[in-house]
Amino acid sequence: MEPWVRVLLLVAFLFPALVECRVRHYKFNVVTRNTTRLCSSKPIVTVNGRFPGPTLYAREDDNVLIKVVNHVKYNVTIHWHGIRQLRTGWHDGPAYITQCPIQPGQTYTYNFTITGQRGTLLWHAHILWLRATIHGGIVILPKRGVPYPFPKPEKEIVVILGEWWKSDTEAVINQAMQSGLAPNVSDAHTINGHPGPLSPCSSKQGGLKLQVESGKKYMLRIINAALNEELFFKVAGHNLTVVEVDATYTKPFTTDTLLITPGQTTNAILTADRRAGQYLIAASPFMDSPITVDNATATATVHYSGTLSTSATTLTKPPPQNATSIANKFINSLRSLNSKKYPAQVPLKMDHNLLFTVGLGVNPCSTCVNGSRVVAAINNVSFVMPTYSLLQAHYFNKSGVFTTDFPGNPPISFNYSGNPPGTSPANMNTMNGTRLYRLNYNATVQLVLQDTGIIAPENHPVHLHGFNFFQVGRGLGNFSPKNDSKKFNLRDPVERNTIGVPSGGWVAIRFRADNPGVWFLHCHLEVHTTWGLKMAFVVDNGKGPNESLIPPPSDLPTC
Ligand SMILES: *[C@@H]1O[C@H](CO)[C@@H](O)[C@H](O)[C@H]1NC(C)=O
Ligand SMILES: *[C@@H]1O[C@H](CO)[C@@H](O)[C@H](O)[C@H]1NC(C)=O
Ligand SMILES: *[C@@H]1O[C@H](CO)[C@@H](O)[C@H](O)[C@H]1NC(C)=O
Ligand SMILES: *[C@@H]1O[C@H](CO)[C@@H](O)[C@H](O)[C@H]1NC(C)=O
Ligand SMILES: *[C@@H]1O[C@H](CO)[C@@H](O)[C@H](O)[C@H]1NC(C)=O
Ligand SMILES: *[C@@H]1O[C@H](CO)[C@@H](O)[C@H](O)[C@H]1NC(C)=O
Ligand SMILES: *[C@@H]1O[C@H](CO)[C@@H](O)[C@H](O)[C@H]1NC(C)=O
Ligand SMILES: *[C@@H]1O[C@H](CO)[C@@H](O)[C@H](O)[C@H]1NC(C)=O
Ligand SMILES: *[C@@H]1O[C@H](CO)[C@@H](O)[C@H](O)[C@H]1NC(C)=O
Ligand SMILES: *[C@@H]1O[C@H](CO)[C@@H](O)[C@H](O)[C@H]1NC(C)=O
Ligand SMILES: *[C@@H]1O[C@H](CO)[C@@H](O)[C@H](O)[C@H]1NC(C)=O
Ligand SMILES: *[C@@H]1O[C@H](CO)[C@@H](O)[C@H](O)[C@H]1NC(C)=O
Ligand SMILES: [Cu+2]
Repeated sequence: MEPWVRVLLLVAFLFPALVECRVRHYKFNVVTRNTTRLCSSKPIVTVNGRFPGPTLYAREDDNVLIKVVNHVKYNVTIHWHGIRQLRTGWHDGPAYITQCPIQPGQTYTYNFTITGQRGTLLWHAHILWLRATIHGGIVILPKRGVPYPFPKPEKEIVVILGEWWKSDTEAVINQAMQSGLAPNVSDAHTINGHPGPLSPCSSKQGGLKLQVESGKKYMLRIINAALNEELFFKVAGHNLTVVEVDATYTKPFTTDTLLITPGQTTNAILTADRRAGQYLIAASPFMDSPITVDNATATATVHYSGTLSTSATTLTKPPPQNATSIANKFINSLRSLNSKKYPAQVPLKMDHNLLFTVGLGVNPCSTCVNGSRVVAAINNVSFVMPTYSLLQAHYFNKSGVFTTDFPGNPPISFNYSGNPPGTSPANMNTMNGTRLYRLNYNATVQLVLQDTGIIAPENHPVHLHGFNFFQVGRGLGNFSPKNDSKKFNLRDPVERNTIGVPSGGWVAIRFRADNPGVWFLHCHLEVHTTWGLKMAFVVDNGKGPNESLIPPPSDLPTC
């Protein structure tokens, strides 16, 4: 035995925590299974036969290996939403952006290390509408021996909010793409896979029953895995203390209602400060524009130990669907923790000042119902998915797959927010393109996302891959560089990976391009992504291997 091996073994024996095996192995078998929800039965595509799928557990600094085997008829990829993927873009997952799909019968092992992050994230399919049933939680614990910056809860519970269609979700989006109209909204919302006790089909279904003891604290790791809907979340008779969003700590604040958009996560502490009883948990949609949503409320229960089985459940009234003020109150309460240990490193000097309009459009379509189809765009470009992966094209210098002329500003300036009504452009057509925006390694970017009133103003939860960003400002109407930037919060703005662009308003974010690769930016309402509300940044390598993309793994799928 080599002497150093002997020393290592001795250290391992004396201090197991120091050399704890930090590689976590998972196997994801993508399989079809039949399931019954809402009194109807249909086959769904799942990971390991589970809905929602398995939770990934890891610690900060762990290396995570997930072997994905595709046993279904669809092409599949999995995205580890919010994981920074420093220099490991090959393992990010969006189909045709960072990889070709894992085809039926194929296998791919995702391999990434979690650096500088702790909290709750989610994983989900990133191709077609498979995300509807292929999703699950990611729990990143702090390094061993490092406490939370808040009292340790008695127990932690992963709470996954979802959306359920009675029909096959691929049939739903295919029908919409043929007609050119909006897809059918879902038939129910779910909490951990179930519509809950108030649903007529709940008896056989079970659902989340959170067992608590009076006087103790519980941490809910809440994930919005819905396809198309922002959700309010409430617990009857209880306030919630928010401590973390998108795997970054926040200044704790107490609220009776949370707002979580698709792709966002929130850790909230529930203090069991009642003596006994059952209390309803409710997840209901937020939509403050004239757009149809699924108005069903998903429910679950908090159950105190010692509660009589005959005791009635305390109910809660969900906020009205159009409760903009409740949504704003929640969003405006969010701040980075910005402590000595967890400072908010907000970029102050900007290399790029970008303004991206996000919204809808209408293009001609001779085979569609109205002779036109609804589309969506960023800076008037409806993104066209390539048939080859952008990251591979970038790394191997393959030309003809994308261009790097994505406009940094709207090609035409107009009254973006369309308020007063009638002031949006009459010509609602968009351009097509697979256009990327190029950044040097370590460049600083300020990006203002401006909603448009074309067709209708609407909230857009925009997600950036490969980075966290700071939300430095937010407002209604058209962004004014002169007036609005004066009011930016550069001290303790919330840090996240998915941000809601307010209906008829704007949000300003800042990030540092310290991760080489090709990084997708898109609306996390799946319907808008499908319609083209997406683009990508290409970040060049910096100096030396520590600032460069690692070479592709040998099992990277091809196309
Ligand atoms: C699902 O149910 C259908 C008919 O209801 C059946 O033909 C099929 O074999 C089932 N599939 C699985 C995976 O159990
Ligand atoms: C995972 O990727 C790292 C490089 O980021 C590499 O060193 C390691 O060997 C890979 N692990 C496996 C099992 O392929
Ligand atoms: C969408 O809804 C319409 C109207 O209810 C219905 O006719 C159609 O079958 C639905 N489409 C799918 C794919 O379920
Ligand atoms: C929740 O907090 C608010 C404001 O602090 C307070 O007025 C209310 O009584 C609290 N509700 C419960 C159920 O503790
Ligand atoms: C939900 O929408 C349906 C159809 O638009 C409507 O019939 C129903 O009353 C609504 N339910 C609630 C609780 O608003
Ligand atoms: C919200 O919708 C209700 C009816 O559904 C309406 O009465 C109310 O005026 C709306 N509130 C706002 C702020 O738009
Ligand atoms: C498009 O078609 C739908 C359904 O036929 C109809 O309700 C809608 O008014 C039409 N929209 C336009 C802009 O023609
Ligand atoms: C734009 O791209 C879509 C496919 O994404 C295609 O169906 C459409 O014909 C294209 N339109 C133009 C004007 O090229
Ligand atoms: C791609 O081009 C860059 C710059 O010209 C070069 O450094 C790199 O080696 C090329 N990569 C491949 C895989 O050919
Ligand atoms: C978007 O592009 C289309 C096609 O070039 C053009 O007709 C339209 O005026 C543009 N609209 C805006 C708002 O830039
Ligand atoms: C990135 O730029 C900042 C200044 O904006 C500088 O302090 C830092 O050293 C740079 N980092 C790298 C890795 O180049
Ligand atoms: C799967 O992806 C490959 C590579 O892009 C493509 O050629 C094939 O048509 C896709 N298969 C299906 C079933 O979509
Ligand atoms: Cu959107």
